[in-house]
Amino acid sequence: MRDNRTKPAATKPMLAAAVKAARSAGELMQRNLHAAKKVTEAVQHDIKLELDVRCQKRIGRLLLTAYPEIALLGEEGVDGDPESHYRWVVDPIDGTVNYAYGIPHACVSIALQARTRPDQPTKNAPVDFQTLIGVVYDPFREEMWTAMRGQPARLNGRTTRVSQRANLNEAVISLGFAKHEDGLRKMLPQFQQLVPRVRKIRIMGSAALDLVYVASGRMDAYLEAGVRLWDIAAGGLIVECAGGDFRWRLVSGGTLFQVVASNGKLNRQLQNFFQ
Ligand code: LIP
Repeated sequence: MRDNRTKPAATKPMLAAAVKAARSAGELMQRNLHAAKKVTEAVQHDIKLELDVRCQKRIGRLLLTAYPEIALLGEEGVDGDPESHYRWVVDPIDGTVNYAYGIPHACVSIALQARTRPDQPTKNAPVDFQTLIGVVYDPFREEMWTAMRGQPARLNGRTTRVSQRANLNEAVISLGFAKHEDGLRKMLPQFQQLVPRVRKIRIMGSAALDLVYVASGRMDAYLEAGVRLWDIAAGGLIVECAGGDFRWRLVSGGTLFQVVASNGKLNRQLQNFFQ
């Protein structure tokens, strides 16, 4: 067993492994977009599919074969050593409800994180990890966003940057209406406050794509009040590496996140929404 505590920071082979795994899961998504889908759980504001599990298994098989010492924390379960220095954070299908309904706006999100306190391997709070690699893949548009901490974000290999729009009245802002009642209650007032002040509001149903759309200047900000780590870890790093601002804090007992991500020029005007 390699002692990954002596390993360097994230490497290009690690990024390549995440890209390969994202493409593999994306191929499964693409192939089954119009197929009948087996629903494993359906609640008022969310659906889970058997394909979520199949996609995560495919991702896990590739990543754990390449890096057996790195644990995997995914929406569909955990694999590997929970005290490992690194961990993959995986949402096999982000935008599951869109995908379940045949709406081709969903993606694969894979992040690599490293412990910020290697001497305390049993601590697993979000602050105990830093995201080093982010990969978000939209198989329907064949768009692959990638980022390694400290380097420019890329879209299909080309550098991508946030927008320069600095006025809220010209901004396109995406809001996420999560599955939890608490998050819904928080987002409705934000919707009402923002809609008269911005160019347009968009509610697209995929946090990871909302984040990478901010990174590529297609949107100017994204706000949500109840998402999971695997929804945002990869996209948050990609926003930061694209020159944007990614703010998050734990809410609802420490398992959900409130997020405000922007191009960095709207922070002052959006500050009141991060509370
Ligand atoms: C989704 C997020 C979205 C949120 C949904 C859901 P999933 O993730 O991407 O932003 O509003 O409630 O959490 O469940 O499709 O992976």
